[in-house]
Amino acid sequence: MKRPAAASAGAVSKKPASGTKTLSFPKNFLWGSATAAYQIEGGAFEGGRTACIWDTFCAQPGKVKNADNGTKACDHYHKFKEDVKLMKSLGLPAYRFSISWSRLLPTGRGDPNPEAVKFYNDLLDELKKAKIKPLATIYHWDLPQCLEDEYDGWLSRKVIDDFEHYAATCFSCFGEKCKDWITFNEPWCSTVLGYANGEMAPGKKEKPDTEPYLAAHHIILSHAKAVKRYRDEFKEKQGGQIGITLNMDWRHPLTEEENDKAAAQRALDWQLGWFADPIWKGDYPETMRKRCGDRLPSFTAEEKELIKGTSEFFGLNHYSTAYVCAPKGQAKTVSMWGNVQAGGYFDDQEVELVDDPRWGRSDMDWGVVPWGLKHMCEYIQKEYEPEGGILVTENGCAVADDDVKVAKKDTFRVEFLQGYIAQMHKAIQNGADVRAYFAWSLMDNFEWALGYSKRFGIIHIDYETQKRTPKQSAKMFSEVAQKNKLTLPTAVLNDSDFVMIEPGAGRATTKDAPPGQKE
Ligand code: GBH
Repeated sequence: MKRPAAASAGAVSKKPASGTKTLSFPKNFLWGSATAAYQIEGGAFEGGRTACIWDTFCAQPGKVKNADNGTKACDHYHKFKEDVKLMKSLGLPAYRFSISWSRLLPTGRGDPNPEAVKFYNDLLDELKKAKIKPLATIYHWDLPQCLEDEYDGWLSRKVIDDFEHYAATCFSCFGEKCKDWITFNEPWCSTVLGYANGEMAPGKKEKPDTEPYLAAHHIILSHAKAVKRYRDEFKEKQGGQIGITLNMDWRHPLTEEENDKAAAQRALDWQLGWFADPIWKGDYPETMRKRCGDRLPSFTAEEKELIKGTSEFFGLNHYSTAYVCAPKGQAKTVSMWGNVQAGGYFDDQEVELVDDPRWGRSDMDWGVVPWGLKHMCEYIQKEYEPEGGILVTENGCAVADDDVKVAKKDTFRVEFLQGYIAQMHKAIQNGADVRAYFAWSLMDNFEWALGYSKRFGIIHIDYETQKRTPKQSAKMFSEVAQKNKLTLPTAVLNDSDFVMIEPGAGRATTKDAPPGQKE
């Protein structure tokens, strides 16, 4: 088998380095932490909130690990004041959270629920008192169940008007206090995990050749309509900005051969370009249009005009990296859980993903590859030249730190964040206009199909007592945010070009696939 060139993105350090290095960030660089409504709020059936597709999904046997759900989560619905206080004590200048659609509009549409308006206004007031800048995500995967029941949610064109109304309700209720809007978080996850492999709500996988493309099409149009509405009615008087957040793990060609390079480009097209090309360039990538034919819906000339130029910054969520090679024979996409995923969307890309077995791995079993973030930012800069710059709206890792004693010394996460931030710094030095970095997540929370079994927080949550305890990573990140500088061990900086695990310690696949994704 072809082997990845370990040093492809930088030199591998041989001798252990001593001392520290300090990296300074541009003036006004924004630091913060991020969360999402379903993952932290709880209060799922309080204050007039109705069910969202995740409540329904969690209630289906075998979908979520340990049959966990977000009914209580971190009880942030009741503890938000304490949580803002914690952010303030850590000196985190910004906070990215999401609004629950079925809390604000319990019937999916119509007039806003006064209790929800009060909850988010109270949160925004607390943030203001603490001098923390809010960024709100309008949709982080929690479609009201009533809209799923009524017309199959994202599969129907009807969702476009309902989303536009929901977004406009957010702008009118909260737009005086919140100036930064993210329409969608990671539409790739909602569409591929929701409609191709069924790992996420609504859990469909029967038509992977058409449904992910259809759902994505409606999400892109919903995004564009919401942005138009913001610009027509709110932007000028509220003085804010609006954009989208896309998730992309870096895809590096396994070799310098042309067919591997083309495969890596296809992997980027099918995940990032699928959403970014319509929004920045006016249409789906040509590779996708050619390959999918009629299965990929097309935009009318008028729609292309509506969509192009509708993101004022590039929100990027980034976690990991894989090498890509051109598949020999039948395309095989191996999922992040080690399953071969075949059919529809997965076959269309014709890519084979390869991990370097020497990479360090997080508790999600995702490769720790800090240099991937550098490549990712440079690629986005070159390809899309986003006017308002790149905002890294999520980056972080899972660590098995259930035990609060372990959490207080989460060295793995400390070094993960240091390595990724250092590589983001390199990208900035190379000309990428990166303007913000948000750690995922402010606190341990409901990790979707893996329930509470995975912890991403810089603050530890004891789910029995709801006690919050800042981890070592919170303290390290707090210092970075306050000084606008990262001081890190030279060894960690050198390793960020290639983090290697102990020989023989590599795992082929994780044992922790969500119940629905086990082969
Ligand atoms: C984000 O999605 C979500 O926005 C957030 O809600 C969630 O809690 C957080 O991340 C942590 O999961 O198999 O090594 O190639 C993450 C999107 C897409 C990132 C798949 C990792 C696979 C890594 N993920 N990707 S790998």
